Order: sequence, then C-alpha cells, then structure tokens
Amino acid sequence: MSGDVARARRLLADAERIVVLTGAGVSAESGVPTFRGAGGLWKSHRPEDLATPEAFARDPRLVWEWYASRRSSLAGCEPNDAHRSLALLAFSHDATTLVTQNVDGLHHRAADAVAPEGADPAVAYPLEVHGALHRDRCSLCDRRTQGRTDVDATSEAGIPRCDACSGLLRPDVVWFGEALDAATLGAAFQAAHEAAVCLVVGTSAVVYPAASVPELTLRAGGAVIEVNPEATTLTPYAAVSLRGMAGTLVPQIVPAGVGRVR
Ligand code: BV8
Ligand code: ZN
Repeated sequence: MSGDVARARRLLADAERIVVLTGAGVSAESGVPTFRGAGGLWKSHRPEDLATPEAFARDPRLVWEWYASRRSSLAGCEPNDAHRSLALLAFSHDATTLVTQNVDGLHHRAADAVAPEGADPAVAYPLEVHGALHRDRCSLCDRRTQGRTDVDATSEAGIPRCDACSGLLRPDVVWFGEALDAATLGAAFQAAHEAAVCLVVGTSAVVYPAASVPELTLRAGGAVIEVNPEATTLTPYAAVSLRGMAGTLVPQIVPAGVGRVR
C-alpha cells in the first residue's frame, strides 16, 4: 500500500467528524459521462450553456433532449465500489456527512444496496446540493414528481406538463445562475466547518458554492484528502492527493472493518 494511501486511511480513521464531497468523477466508472471530461461534452453544446434557466426559456425542447438522454442512459448505470465504500463509511462512522454535486442518484442506490442489517439506509444518503435528475419539478407551481421516463423531446408538444397547473415540467436540478436549496447547502457547510477531514472524490472543484465545502474545512483547521486521476485547484491545499480512479482508491482508504454498524 503506498505511503499516501496509508496516510489517507489514518487521517480518516482518526477523524472525529468527516465530510465527503463528490463530483461527476465518482460516477465515471459507472458509465456516467463527466461534465468537463472527454465524454462530458454533449453534441455541440457546453453543459454550462444548456444547464441554465435562460436556455430552458429559450428552447425547452433542446434542454429536455439533453436531460431525457441523460435520464435514459442512467437507467443502465450501477453504483461502483467508490459509491459503495462511501456508503459503508457513513454506516460505520456515524459523524460522516456525504455531499454530492451529482444528480444521478447513484449514492442513494449504493446506500440501499449495502445498508447493514437493521441500519437505516438514509444514514448514507448524501446531501444532493444540485438536485436529482430522477425527479421533475413544475416550472410554475414548483410541484415535484417522479421523473417521466417517456419524454418525447422531438417536439415542443412532447415536453411534459404539470398535472396540477399545466406548467412546463423541468428536471429537478439546480442550473447555473440558480440558487441552491438553502437548507441543503447550510447543512453541507455546517458539516464542512465541523469536519476534521474533507474527502473530495472526483470533482474539478470549479463549481461554486459546492466547491466551498473543502475550503470551509481547511479554514476551520481540518485536512483535505483528494482522489482524482488529475490535479485540480484543490491539490496544493490537500494533506493527501491520491492520483487515481475513485473505484480503486476509495475502497483502499476507507478505514478497515468498515461495514460494522457501531
Ligand atoms: C449560483 C446540475 C447564485 C445540473 C450543476 C457567472 C454567471 C453566473 C454564475 C456564475 C458565474 N461565475 C461563477 C458562477 C457561479 C456558478 C459557477 O460556479 N460556475 C462555474 C462554471 C464557474 N455557480 C452557479 O451558478 C450556482 N448557482 O451561483 O447561484 C445565486 C445565488 C442566489 C440567488 C440566485 C443565484 C449553481 C451551480 C450548479 C450548476 N448545476 N449540475 C446538471 O447536472 O445538469 S453543476 C455540474 O458541475 C454538475 O453538478 C457537476 O457535478 C458539477 C461540478 O462538476 P464536477 O462534478 O467537478 O465534474 P467535472 O466533469 O468538472 O470534473 C470531474 C472530475 O472527476 C475531474 O476532475 C476528473 O479528473 C475526475 N475524474 C474523472 N474520472 C474519475 C475522476 N475522479 C475519480 N475517479 C474517476 N474514475
Ligand atoms: Zn404546476
């Protein structure tokens, strides 16, 4: 085991409170394209240009085409060992808060899959600061419903409408320029401030305010562990920065004996 992996394991094992921030990279090995990686670009559009309320107002059909294709490709994706190990960490270390920027729901599915006998899977459900792609939200009355899997985005007429008010439905995700849910973000920031260790897995750490999570831990005197095949802007501030894939490294650094419910 490399010295850095051992150091990361020790930091996590000794941490009184842990906050974990994940990004698209934690789901890459599950087949979910990242935002800024090679497979991340979508046709000729940049996510930053499509994931905005302006784009939806301008061309709801195009935005739904992108989200409907992401929703249907997610149906074939399974959680990977990184999702499962992070869920086991939350079950075995009860002062662990998972925070994800992802909208793919794979952390929830991992928690449901690995929950020890008698444990409440919600213990390992993450704070989803950017919402969830499997839910729809009415753009008029804000009503939330289970996401439609039969969206026909080939024409404006095929875009789903709210059963209650006939408003256009949208994916229940936070777009660029939109505020995050204050309670969810507040809980993430609280956990970050109190954490002895912030484990950052698979994020380029460019999107705010989510990227403030590790910064808050550092500012409060905590340590950052990073897992990413590439260096990021966070790397110089990390106590340990592990170069590699989440599915390989996260199971190695989550403390031994993980999975025993305390
Ligand atoms: C806000 C949901 C204010 C949608 C997402 C100018 C104008 C307007 C706003 C701004 C501006 N400048 C800055 C801003 C703020 C803006 C922002 O930060 N922009 C960035 C681009 C500079 N933020 C916002 O707009 C936020 N809102 O500020 O509101 C406000 C306040 C009050 C009232 C009104 C308004 C909202 C941001 C949320 C946007 N929504 N997602 C959707 O999913 O479609 S963000 C999107 O990016 C995803 O959630 C994604 O997770 C997130 C971050 O990206 P990453 O997860 O890091 O993914 P990325 O591809 O970048 O990196 C993947 C990493 O994994 C890489 O480092 C790679 O090396 C690594 N990797 C790859 N494979 C693996 C791996 N790691 C490990 N293992 C592997 N196998
Ligand atoms: Zn409605």
